[in-house]
Amino acid sequence: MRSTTVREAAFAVLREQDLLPLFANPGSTEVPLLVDLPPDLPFVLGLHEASVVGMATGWALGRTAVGLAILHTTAGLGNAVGALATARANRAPLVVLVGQQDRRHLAHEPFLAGRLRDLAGSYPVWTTEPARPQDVPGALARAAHEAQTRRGPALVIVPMDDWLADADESREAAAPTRVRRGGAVEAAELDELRRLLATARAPALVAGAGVDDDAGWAALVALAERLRAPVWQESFGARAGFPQDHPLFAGHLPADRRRLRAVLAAFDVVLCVGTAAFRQYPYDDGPLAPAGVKVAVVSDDPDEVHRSAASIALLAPPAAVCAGLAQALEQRDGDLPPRHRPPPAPQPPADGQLLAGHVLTALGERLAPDAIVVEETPSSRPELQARILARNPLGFVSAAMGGLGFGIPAATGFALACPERPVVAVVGDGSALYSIQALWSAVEYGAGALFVVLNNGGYAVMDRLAEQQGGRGPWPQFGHLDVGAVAAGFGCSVRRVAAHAELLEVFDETVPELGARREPLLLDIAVAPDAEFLP
Ligand SMILES: Cc1ncc(C[n+]2csc(CCOP(=O)(O)OP(=O)(O)O)c2C)c(N)n1
Ligand SMILES: [Mg+2]
Repeated sequence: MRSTTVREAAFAVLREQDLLPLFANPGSTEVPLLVDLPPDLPFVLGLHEASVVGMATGWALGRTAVGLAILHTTAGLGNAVGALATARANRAPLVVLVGQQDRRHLAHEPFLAGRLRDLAGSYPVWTTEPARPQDVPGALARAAHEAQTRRGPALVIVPMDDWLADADESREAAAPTRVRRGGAVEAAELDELRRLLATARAPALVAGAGVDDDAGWAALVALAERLRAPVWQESFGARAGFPQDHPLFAGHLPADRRRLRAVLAAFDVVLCVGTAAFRQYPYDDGPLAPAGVKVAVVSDDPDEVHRSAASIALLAPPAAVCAGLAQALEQRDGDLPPRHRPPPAPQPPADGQLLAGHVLTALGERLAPDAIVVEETPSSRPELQARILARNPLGFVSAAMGGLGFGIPAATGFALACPERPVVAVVGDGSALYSIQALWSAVEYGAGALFVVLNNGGYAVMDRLAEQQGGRGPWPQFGHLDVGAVAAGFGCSVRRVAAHAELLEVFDETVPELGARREPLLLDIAVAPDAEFLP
């Protein structure tokens, strides 16, 4: 009787742990795994590894599940490192299967032998090189658990000859079939926070990416309403954590210390939920919070908790903590804080020249509340946050590590994961190019996302930062670049927009139908660069 191969045993793990589809860019070291793939294992080809990992990240976040990416030895893993760092910062659980040369001659360092273990540095949450081929299936199951518990990429490095080796069915896998994770919080653990909030004169809340799910939003809303406290969104976060059309939404915290202190000065207690205290971008002198402001943190991410500048931090699921606090606290009375009003949207352009603000206002007016919006538009990010309000979990998603090349593949992954939800990526013309080949996958696999390219002809944010330093950068404007033609080259439908009336017409036609789209569309929209950048 033919015995089971490691490959077959591994496929059983992929089915059991629902590590499907296989997002991959394969090479010769993965051929033994992939030839004659069983038809119940769907496969998604990405034409570059940043796109493979970006799509798997969008898929994992969209499905609240573990995604699987398959990469080809040094070149493949090396290409993917930035995307893996983003997956870690965005807390996306991924199993990353990295192919390696044949075990039997690795010692001779043959063509394609990889020095793989440390290539992605400390960005993976876990890495293994199974001691025996027979340990590979168990390693995949454990990697799924590690990825989910630690919320990031877990690497399994597999030499190509392992797949056709006989499995060892007499040994147990070193991984349970199911891991259940507890989410409840004891009342006693809430007591210190409860007292802090109960005795606060003017409490404020900060919402972070770590509460961006249905339970987190509901619990934070309940807590905010109980306290009648304003809720700020963390600056430069991966995701929204609170409905931005709620009367208690107070806007986004500024990203530098000076302006942060000015905001926090109005409060005596600030509770950061699902984020560290405090996420910053440009360095500025002085303390984060003014003297006398007590800062507290709740997060289930040990790193966020451990690095926070706070007097008390609770390592626990934020939804359970907020729900518990809302229940334990008495209803505060008094006036509601004044309602947050974003700066006024720009008037329709008299000279015909569109600004990012025109595009984002028109888009925001038409998007359904359940839209998934992926942001990768550096100089227009503040404008996007002012014009497009997150009204549901995943209503705002961005690469938290700051690396470009996430937007197009992530939106493709979201559209595959959540085909009924409208998915829009708003992407700068420069940003679009880092992982533009994900458009090919979006076409090939029917991902119906809308890609809105704010084509301002260059790296506007870099130009603004250079001006703030009193000079000019050596990088030119894009001039002869044609992003629309590049997208069309991947088979993606493209429409070019330059005038306001045309913009409204295209949005009226496409945005209401987004939930039903099954093919991508890229809008190449000519805009003038914004004159200011103050994140
Ligand atoms: C992988 C990567 N390389 C370089 C950068 C640095 N960077 C940040 S913003 C930016 C320019 C983005 O240009 P574009 O998308 O056109 O946005 P705009 O500034 O014009 O709004 C660059 C190069 C980065 N963040 N990530
Ligand atoms: Mg640009």
